[in-house]
Amino acid sequence: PDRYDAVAAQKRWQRFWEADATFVTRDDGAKPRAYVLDMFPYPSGDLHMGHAEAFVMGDIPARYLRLKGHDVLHPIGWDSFGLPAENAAIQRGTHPAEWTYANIETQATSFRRYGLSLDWSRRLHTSDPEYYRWTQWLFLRFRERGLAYRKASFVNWCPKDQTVLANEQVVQGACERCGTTVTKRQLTQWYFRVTEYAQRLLDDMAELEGGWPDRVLAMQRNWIGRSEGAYVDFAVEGREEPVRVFTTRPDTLFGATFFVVAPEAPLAAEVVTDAQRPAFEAYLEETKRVTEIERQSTDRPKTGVFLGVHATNPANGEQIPVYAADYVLAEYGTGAVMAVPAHDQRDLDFARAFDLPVRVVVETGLPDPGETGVATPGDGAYVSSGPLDGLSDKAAGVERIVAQLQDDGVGESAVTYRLRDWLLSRQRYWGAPIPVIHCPGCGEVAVPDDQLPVELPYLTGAALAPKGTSPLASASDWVNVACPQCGQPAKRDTDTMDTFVDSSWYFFRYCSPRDVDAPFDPDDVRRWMPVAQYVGGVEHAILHLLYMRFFTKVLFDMGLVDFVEPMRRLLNQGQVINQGKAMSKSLGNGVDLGAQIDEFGVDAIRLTVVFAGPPEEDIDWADVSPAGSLKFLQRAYRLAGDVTSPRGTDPRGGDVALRRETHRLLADVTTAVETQRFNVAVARVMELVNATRRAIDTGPGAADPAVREAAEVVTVALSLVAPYAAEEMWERLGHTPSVADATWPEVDASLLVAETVTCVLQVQGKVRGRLEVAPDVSEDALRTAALADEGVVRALAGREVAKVIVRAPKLVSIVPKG
Ligand code: ANZ
Ligand code: ZN
Repeated sequence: PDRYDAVAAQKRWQRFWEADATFVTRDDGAKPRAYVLDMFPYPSGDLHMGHAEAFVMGDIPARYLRLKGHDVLHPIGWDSFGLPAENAAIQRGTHPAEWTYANIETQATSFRRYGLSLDWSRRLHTSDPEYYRWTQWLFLRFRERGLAYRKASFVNWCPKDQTVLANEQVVQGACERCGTTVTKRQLTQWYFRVTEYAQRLLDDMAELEGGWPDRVLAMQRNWIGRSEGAYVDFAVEGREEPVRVFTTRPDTLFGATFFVVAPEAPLAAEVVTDAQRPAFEAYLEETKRVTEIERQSTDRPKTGVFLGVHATNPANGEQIPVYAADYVLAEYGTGAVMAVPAHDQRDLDFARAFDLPVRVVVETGLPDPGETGVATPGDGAYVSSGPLDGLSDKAAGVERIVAQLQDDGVGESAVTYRLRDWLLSRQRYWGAPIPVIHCPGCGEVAVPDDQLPVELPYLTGAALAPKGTSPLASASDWVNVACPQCGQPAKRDTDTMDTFVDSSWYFFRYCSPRDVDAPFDPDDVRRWMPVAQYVGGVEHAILHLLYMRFFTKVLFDMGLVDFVEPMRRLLNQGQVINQGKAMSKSLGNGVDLGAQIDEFGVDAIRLTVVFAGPPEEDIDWADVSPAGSLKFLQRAYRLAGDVTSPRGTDPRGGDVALRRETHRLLADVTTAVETQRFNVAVARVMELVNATRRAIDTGPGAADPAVREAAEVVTVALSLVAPYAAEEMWERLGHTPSVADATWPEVDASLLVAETVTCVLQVQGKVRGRLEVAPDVSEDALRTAALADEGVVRALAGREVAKVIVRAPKLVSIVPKG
C-alpha cells in the first residue's frame, strides 16, 4: 500500500542525518551565515509539548535559511545547574549530577526523535567544568570593572529553599520556584551592577523595535522604570548631613506637609528619638513580615510611626514631622519622600490616617482632596507656592523650582530607575562557585585565571540540605586554601552563582564551544552573531532577556564583541494547553507528548502544532487534530509517488494553470515563513497538494512537467515542518538525500502577473490601436473600450459608426458611415 510509514521513516532518517552529519554547522566562507537559536532547556525530566512547540518554531527558520543558501548555526545544549537537581539529590541521597545528566540524556534522545536540524557537535552543559570555568572567568572580568561587588542589605529570602532571590525571582511576593512567601534578611551578598547599564538597556531597545514583540519591550521598559524628577535636600533634626528625597513633582514642594522614610532605611534608626524608639522598633519588626507587593498596594490601610523629629522644607523653612512608614521602600529613590497629600494619593491616605494637614498648591478645578480623600495629581495653577505662583503648567513649574533649588544648593534635577542591581550569589551547591578567596590579611582576592575552574567539591545527599548557609561551607578541605596573594590561610567564598549568570552568555559559547583559551573566539562570534532568530517563552521577558542584554553590553565595553544587542529577532511561542490547563507546568495533565508521537508520528505532531495558529498564540489540544495532520501527510506523500516525469524535467511547457497556482502559493508560503506566519504557510502547502492532486486525477495528468514542479515545491516547503515525510518524498521524486540540501524554489514572477491578451483595433481595415485585455473579456466591454480608444477616436475623426465587429478577445473592427 502506498502509505507513509512514520515509524520507519523516523528511524531511517535519524540514522541518515547522524551518519551524514547533515546538520553539523558548515562555515566555508562562501555563503551568508545565519544563527538560529532556541532558549536552551533546563533538564527537568523529559521534554513536554512546550519544548516540542518552541523547538519546532525554531526549526522552521533554521531549515528555511539553510534552503535559502545560508550556512546555519543551530545548536543545542543544557542550562544544567540549578535547584531542582539539588533537591532531587537531597531526596535520593545522591549527587545532583546524577539526576541532571540522566535527564539530559533522556531529553537528548527525545530531541533527536523530533527531527530537529540541530548541530549536536556543539552541545554544551553549563554544569560542565569546561563551561563554568568561563562563567567564573567572566565574573572576574566583571569584578575588575567594578561591575561585580559585595554589599550588605536586606535581601529577598526564600524560607523553603533557604537561599536569597533576585528581585526578578520574586513573583507577587512569592518565590518564583516554590511559591513560598518571601521574607527579608540582612545579608552580605554579591551583586552585578546592572543599574549602571539602565539607560543603555533602555536606549538600545531602539535596535529591537520591530524584531522583538512589543509586549516584551514594554515589560523591559517597565521593569527598568525610568523616572524623571529631582533630588531635594531636607535638613533633619539630630543630623548634620541633609536628607535627600527623590520626587517626580518638585513643583509641589510647597505642599509638603510631612516627611516619610522607609522603616528599614538606616536613617530611620538613626534619627528616631529615645521616646519614640520602642514604637519604632516594634513597627520595624512588623515591616519585615510585609511583602514588597503589599507595601505598594493602594488598598492596604497606611501604617507608620512618628520618629519624634522634624525636617525643614528647603523652599520655605517650614518644619514638618518625620515618619517611618512601610509604603516608602528602602531600595527606591533615596528611601525617603517629601509627602504632598493634596496631590499624591498614597500621601493623602497616610495624612488622613494620621490626621496631618492637606495643603493644595496646584489648583486643578477639582474638589478639595482634604475633603474628598481623592488626591489631584493633574496640572493647574500654582497657589501658595512662592516663586511658582502665576505659573500654570507642570513643565514650567518644575523648571522654575529646580533652578531655584540648584541655585540654593539644596537640590538638582535627577533621573532614577526602578531597576535594582542583580543579586547573583546563592547559598546553594549546584551552581558555579564564586571564584574569590577571603583572606584575613588581603581581604577579597580573585582566584588567579590559571587556577580556574574552581571546581565544586563532591557533596551528596544530606550534605546538601538547606541550612541557610551554603553547603560549600561544610566542605572544609575545599574551603580552606592558601591566599593566592600572601600565602596565609584563607577561605574560599562559599556561595554559588545564580543560574541566570550561566544563561547570560551561552549563545556566545556556541560559536566556539570547545575553545580552551577563552569563553569564545571573538572572530567566531563576529561571523555568526547577532542571532538572526531567537525563540523562547515569554516567561523570560524580563529575567533572562534583560540579563543577557546586560552581559552583551559589558562584553562590548570589554572589546570582545562588536554589537550591543545579541538577538535581532525574538519569537515568543505560545503555550500548549489542554482545555485551559498549562501543560508545561507538569507532565501528564492531559496530553502526553510521547504518547501523541507514538500514535501519530513526529511529523503529524509537528504539523499539528504549527497549523494550530500563529506561533505566538496558545494551542488548546482539544481543538486540534493530529489524525487530520497525518491524513494530510499521506496525501502529500502519494503525490510524490504519482509523479512520472523524470527528475530534472524542465517545468516550462508544463500545464500553465497548475504552474500559476504553484508559483502563487510558493510566493505566499515564502512570505508567510519570513513573517513567522507558519500556520499560513502550512495552509498554502495544503492548497497546493489539492491543486496537484486535481491536476493528476482530472487535469493534464501525472506525466505533465508542471506536476513534478508542484510536487517538488510541496516537498521542499513541507520539509520545514514535516522533515521525515519530506525526506521520503524527496527520495521518491528521484533526488539524492537530504532534502535539507535542496534549494528553496524561486518564484517565477512572470507566472504571477494576471494573464492578458492583446486585442487589435481596426478602423476601415487599418490597425489604429491595441488593448491589453483579459482572455475572458466580454464583447460589450471590449466594444466600449475600443470606441473610447484614443487611436480609434482620432481615426474616426468625428464620423458616425456604421458597424462594429467584435471577435473577443483578439479583434475589434470598426466601419464608419459614408
Ligand atoms: C512628592 C510627590 C508629589 C510625589 C506628588 C508624587 C506626586 P515614580 O513615578 O514611581 O518614580 N517616592 C519616591 N521614593 C519613594 C520610595 N522609596 N518609596 C515609595 N515612594 C517613593 O514615583 C516617584 C514618586 O514616588 C516620588 O515623587 C515620591 O512621591 C514617591 F504630587 O514626591 B513624589
Ligand atoms: Zn592574603
